[in-house]
Amino acid sequence: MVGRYFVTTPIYYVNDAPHIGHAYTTLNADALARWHRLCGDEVFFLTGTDEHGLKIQRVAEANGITPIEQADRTSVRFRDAWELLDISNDDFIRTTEPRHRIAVQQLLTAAYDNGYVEKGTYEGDYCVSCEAYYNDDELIDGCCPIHKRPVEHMLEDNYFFKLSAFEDRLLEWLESDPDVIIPEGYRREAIGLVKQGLDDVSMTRSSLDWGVPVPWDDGHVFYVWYDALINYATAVGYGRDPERFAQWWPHTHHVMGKDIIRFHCVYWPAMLLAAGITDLPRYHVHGFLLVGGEKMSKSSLNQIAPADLVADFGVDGFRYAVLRDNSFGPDGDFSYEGLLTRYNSDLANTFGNLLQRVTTVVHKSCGGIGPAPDPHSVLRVKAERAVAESTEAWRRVQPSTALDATIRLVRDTNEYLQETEPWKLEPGIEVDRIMGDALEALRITALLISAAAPGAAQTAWERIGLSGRLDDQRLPAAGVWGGYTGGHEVTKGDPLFPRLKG
Ligand code: ME8
Repeated sequence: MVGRYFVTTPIYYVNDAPHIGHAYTTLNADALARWHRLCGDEVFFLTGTDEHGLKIQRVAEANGITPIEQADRTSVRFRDAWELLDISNDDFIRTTEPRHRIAVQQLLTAAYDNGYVEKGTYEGDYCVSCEAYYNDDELIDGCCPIHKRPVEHMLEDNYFFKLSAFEDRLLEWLESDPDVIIPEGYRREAIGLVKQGLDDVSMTRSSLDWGVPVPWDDGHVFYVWYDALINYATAVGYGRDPERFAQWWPHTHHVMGKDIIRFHCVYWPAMLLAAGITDLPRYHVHGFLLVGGEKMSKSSLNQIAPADLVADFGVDGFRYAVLRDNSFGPDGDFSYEGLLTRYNSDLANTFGNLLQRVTTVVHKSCGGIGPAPDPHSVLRVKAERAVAESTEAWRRVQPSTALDATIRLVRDTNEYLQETEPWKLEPGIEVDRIMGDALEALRITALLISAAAPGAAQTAWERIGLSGRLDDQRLPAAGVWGGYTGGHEVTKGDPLFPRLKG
């Protein structure tokens, strides 16, 4: 069904450079945005950076610069990384922008006016790396369970958000529809968090000034998570353009890692409800990429820059291998060897190889002009199955499964050529029919793989003689067998994905 699709990534902290974990989330969101555009949806794809809070202030101090200098320097590194990875975001938000301050102040003032904010004193243990408070029973030897670093004891006057008032409404929402959070295990996790009982939470800081000022009390800034979550609303016009907000907000899909479920799936919907916004987002949650069993993060040694891998695999090779090799949901082992094997088997030896074979035979036996496919080809059923299976997998936010179905069509086509051996045939009807079928399978493959490997898909599109931008095609119509009408000039070229040695 054609509609609107607002897809987001978390906004990343600007304390350090982008790494593979950030790239994984952003690539999944980008692939979803591209797939939905291909299906004719009107898409708005948002990413950005989270720039306030104690963590950023401390890193800036350590670097001998101001927090805004720290934010400026690092935010641009995220922008550059996403440009390098061919990320098609429509907006890049920074929480230090004036548009965001307006939205934060307005949304939280609405919560205040609705009676969901009250003053109190907060005493608790705080992990600066998480920017989160922990209860005693969550700590491991006095340290944060995620960063394994000592927490800091905090005592200050704060405003509290009455999270406890939302237990019933949150449960009702979480249980209303199995698709509000997918995969299902993460929805159960959120339900579990709410069922444990919700305490009211501190939402402002008076000991810090690097944040959005609380409009009703000069001495306070909002605690960074209350500021950060609102970025999603800011970007679609909250506080500035109510009509635009109303158009996009009901179609919000948050793509994110499992580490931020509590903030996104419990606090954030409660904040929205407190401000009188009753449309709540949908969530697509993935696990951690693990290197040597440890979560790969900026605080660990396993820091890998996306650019290093792009240098070896190319943008499309990297994008495809990461998406295909790490199924969305569970934790996954991330290794160079895994990427390399995937790249060679699916791209160099399968997709790239088919394109090379087909363009070569078309030049040898069809005068370089691609013939039309047979409407009754045995490949037709396989192509229809690939379209149906990958469409369903993208709908369930399973890029890896969708790409598996896509590459299966390429394998089937390679087998078809292996069986029919067109390179041994004299030019004529038989060879034309086989090559028309293979070209049509390639056309459909290019469409299906384009969300993951947009550049390579466009190149394949052009090599088989199709004009215009593949991006202008629309499924399902473009995926119907017979779209390759024949008579197109096919070009030979360098291998799309050169084989790589380990
Ligand atoms: O949490 N595997 O920002 P952040 C997979 N600013 N994904 C990973 C990962 C890994 N090893 N490491 C990080 C914040 N990620 C807040 C978000 S949103 C309103 C505020 C991804 O820079 C994953 O998506 O720590 C995770 O949720 C996010 O990066 C955390 O990025």
